[in-house]
Amino acid sequence: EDGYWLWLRYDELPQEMRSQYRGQLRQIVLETEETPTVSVAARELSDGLSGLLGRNVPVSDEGARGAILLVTGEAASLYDLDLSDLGEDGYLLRTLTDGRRKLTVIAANEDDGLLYGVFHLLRLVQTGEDISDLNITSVPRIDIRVLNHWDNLDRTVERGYAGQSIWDWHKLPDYIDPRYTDYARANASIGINGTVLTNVNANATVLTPPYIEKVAAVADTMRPYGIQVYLTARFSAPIEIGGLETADPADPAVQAWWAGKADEIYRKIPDFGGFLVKADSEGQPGPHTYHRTHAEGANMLADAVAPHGGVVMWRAFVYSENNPVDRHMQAYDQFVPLDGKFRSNVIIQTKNGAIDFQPREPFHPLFGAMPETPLGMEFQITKEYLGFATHLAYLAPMWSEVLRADTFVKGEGSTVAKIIDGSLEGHEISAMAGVSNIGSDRNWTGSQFDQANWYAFGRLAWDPAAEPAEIAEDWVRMTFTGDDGAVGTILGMMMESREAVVNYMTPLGLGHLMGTGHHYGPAPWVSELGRPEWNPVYYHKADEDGIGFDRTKSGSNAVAQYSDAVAAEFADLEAVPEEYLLWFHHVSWDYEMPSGRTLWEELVHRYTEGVRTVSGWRGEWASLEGRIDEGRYRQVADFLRVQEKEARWWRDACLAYFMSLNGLDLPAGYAPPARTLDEYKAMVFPSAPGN
Ligand code: BDP
Repeated sequence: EDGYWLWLRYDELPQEMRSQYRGQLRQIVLETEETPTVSVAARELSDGLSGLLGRNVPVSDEGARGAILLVTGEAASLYDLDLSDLGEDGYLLRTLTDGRRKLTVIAANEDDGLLYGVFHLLRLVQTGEDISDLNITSVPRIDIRVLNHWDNLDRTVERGYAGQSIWDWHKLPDYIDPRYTDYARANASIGINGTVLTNVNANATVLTPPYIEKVAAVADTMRPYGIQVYLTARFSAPIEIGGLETADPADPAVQAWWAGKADEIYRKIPDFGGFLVKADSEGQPGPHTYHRTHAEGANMLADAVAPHGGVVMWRAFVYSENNPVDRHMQAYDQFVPLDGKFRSNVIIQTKNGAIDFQPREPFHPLFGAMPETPLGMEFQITKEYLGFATHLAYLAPMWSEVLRADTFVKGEGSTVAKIIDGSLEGHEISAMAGVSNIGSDRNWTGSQFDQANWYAFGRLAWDPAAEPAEIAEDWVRMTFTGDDGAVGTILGMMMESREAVVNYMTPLGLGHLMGTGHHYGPAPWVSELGRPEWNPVYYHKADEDGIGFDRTKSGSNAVAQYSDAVAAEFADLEAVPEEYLLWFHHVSWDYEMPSGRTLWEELVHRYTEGVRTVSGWRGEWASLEGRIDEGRYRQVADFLRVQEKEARWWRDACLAYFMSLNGLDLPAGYAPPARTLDEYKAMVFPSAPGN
């Protein structure tokens, strides 16, 4: 047992769980044309149920008692099913009684919807739910639910902690690794319908003919699972691989080159999704070189893919040296003036927060500030800033916090989720992207628990209102065990985990204190890097008197980028939620917190709490020995030991550093840092991924 089978392990259920399904779920009957997608759906259902129920559940021609009907299109009217609100990907699960026969129906307009319905039914059985009277309708809120692989063509993965890239470019297109099929199954099981194969820090080579062949082979494997393939487009590709002298989007030759490139790709991959672009950001080329705007750049690519139905996901992750006062404000400053200037097939892909995937950030002020433009959400599944693969940090609560945040741009209830799904402003397209944590490790994600983040991303992209705890519980039951006591223990750890990481790394609204380059471990003292906003000291601004980034009127006034109601709350020292305190305010060390502690005492308390929580998990996990398989039990136990050690290191190094500035002692009862500040500063990590 090594985690390879993710949440799709169809092991036989215990007898008491199985018995309730005895009369139902006997055979699968297709009332639909047998397309490649219907075949994989039927096979998955048959394999899954046969495994779970410990008896053969075949695909058969006849709908006898206990049949599961897969129904699309016209056949639905035979059963009085109304599919009109299901769109392309939605589905119904119904129990029907036909005389004495009980039938389970999965119905959808399109084959992809059927496949999603199959996985839902399997999940119900995997988690032991009652299916005797089903009446479920499920329709995704977001159209494009896509993974972003930051995978390079040499198989290294930017911010990857799970081995090499799964895309084996050298052997493609001739050899199709069976893993690609398991990857597609796993994604389809959680509703993911797109994958960007390559890094946002892009390499134009992937757009050359041999690579287009390779991409087409991957696309062929993904297609039956309803997954479209996308690529990152390097803006300077017309120069690098096209022989042109410029990549100026206003140049007709450049436009023609991209249009021709799109035609070439679509000839090989008729359902190609489109391009993801990082431009004029961290050294990536873009339209600014030619004094053109992001809109001019994006529109050129949008025009190239539009005749084929493709989209352009243009990233808002930009910051330049020109506004050293507050990096937080730059994307808004650059993009808001362009609202209304983008083609209808452009989505502005925006990270959840304005800085960079920190353990906690307030929602990005762009959400709600570009009403005429569809904004897509970009979450980071890979844990670049939350402890890499070894730390347990279940991220759904963090994502959900942002999706539920209220922008107030159209009054109360203008949540980020409603902006993303297009409902607040009436957009036709919507997207949510997750920066993938998948690699060639046997367990796919570098740790057992990081599988849950992949899983939860898909579920939240389908339904941004889904409850993180319910998603986690499904995942635990499918992945580890159906034993209620064990489920409770694991779920408890998961639900505490993100807050624990915030506490031991960046409590009370701190951010970006991580080590230079690799982002491994604490380095709040770093101050000498080339650009001001690369240094942790730029973010915490701690000195003798206090700590925190003043983003109110007396500081950068970034709060003004939010709607009035939100700005007023964030700007008010008394009203700002504690978790964003130091994000928006520079506060004196002796400021009295709601707890009655001073800010300094509160900070020490939070750092200490973070470590304490992790230590507690080690005991809880130990109580599961023998109740889950040995292989996964051991790995998690070892990783928790690493996490405890590193949580301590984070706490001690940060406190040692802050004490060196404020000259304060630790409050009574709190252990001193294990080492001196100089010792922490002297630590180097040549083997940390990302070096
Ligand atoms: C940062 C990563 C960097 C990425 C960049 C991005 O450190 O590796 O290239 O984001 O999103 O978080 O483009």
